[in-house]
Amino acid sequence: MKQDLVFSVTLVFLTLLASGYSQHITEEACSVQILVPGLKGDDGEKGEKGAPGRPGRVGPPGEKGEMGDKGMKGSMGRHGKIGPIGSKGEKGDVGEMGPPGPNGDPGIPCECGHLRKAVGEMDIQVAQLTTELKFIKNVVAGVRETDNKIYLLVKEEKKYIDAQAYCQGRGGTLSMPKDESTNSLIASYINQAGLNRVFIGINDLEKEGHFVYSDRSPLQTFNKWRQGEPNNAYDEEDCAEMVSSGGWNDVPCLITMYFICEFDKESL
Ligand code: GN1
Ligand code: CA
Ligand code: CA
Repeated sequence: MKQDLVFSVTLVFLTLLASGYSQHITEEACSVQILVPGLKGDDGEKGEKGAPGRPGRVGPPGEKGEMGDKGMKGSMGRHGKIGPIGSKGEKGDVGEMGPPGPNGDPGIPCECGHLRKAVGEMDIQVAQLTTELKFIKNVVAGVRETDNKIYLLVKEEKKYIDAQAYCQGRGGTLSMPKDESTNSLIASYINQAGLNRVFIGINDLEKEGHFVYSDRSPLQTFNKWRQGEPNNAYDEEDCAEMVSSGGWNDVPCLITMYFICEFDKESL
């Protein structure tokens, strides 16, 4: 409607201009004209089909359909990134020994005699201390005693003569059971240690068949020889052992076994 009105006004203006009434334009243009729209015309013919409209807005997501068939296996992917460093493996076996190296340069001549001597002396001292330490361990492990004697089981396997030297070196001798009670005490000492046999201080080294104690005193009436002993088997048994029952048996002096020393309390 607004467009029609403007069109009409413009048409009137042009008509007046073309009619030579320009002198009156100002007067006429300022005059008030009321333009009324005409009657509605007949319907026009149906226009041609318009161009397709713009795409509509995206609709809401549809419902999830049923799962389709499994797709074909895809091609192999790219290599992944290098993983973290693994933990350290176990130590391998020792390899074979390599060839010997070349000879070294000659050493500087020195007067090492006194050093070698000192080292040798220290070796002896170490050996002595090691022996003493074993002795102390045996003592700490437990001794047995009567009113005037101490008995020590030495758990070091030695030949008879070395066992005797061991006891003498500490102020004693191999044990000399001279009565029933002493014999029983030594026997129980053996049993409590879980042993079967030990050297005791009895031998016939000087004269076959003439047994003496390790202090060279002759055997008295008391003895604990087992049945059939001493038999000097193989003509080579000049030393004596006590077995766990407390019985005595003559055995070769060169076999080695544990032994029991005895010490006078007075002399300690
Ligand atoms: C032992 O096992 P055989 O017979 O060789 C023992 C002897 C005993 C004998 C008694 C080294 O000798 O002293 O008299 O049993 N020998 C040793 O049967 O223990
Ligand atoms: Ca003998
Ligand atoms: Ca024997």
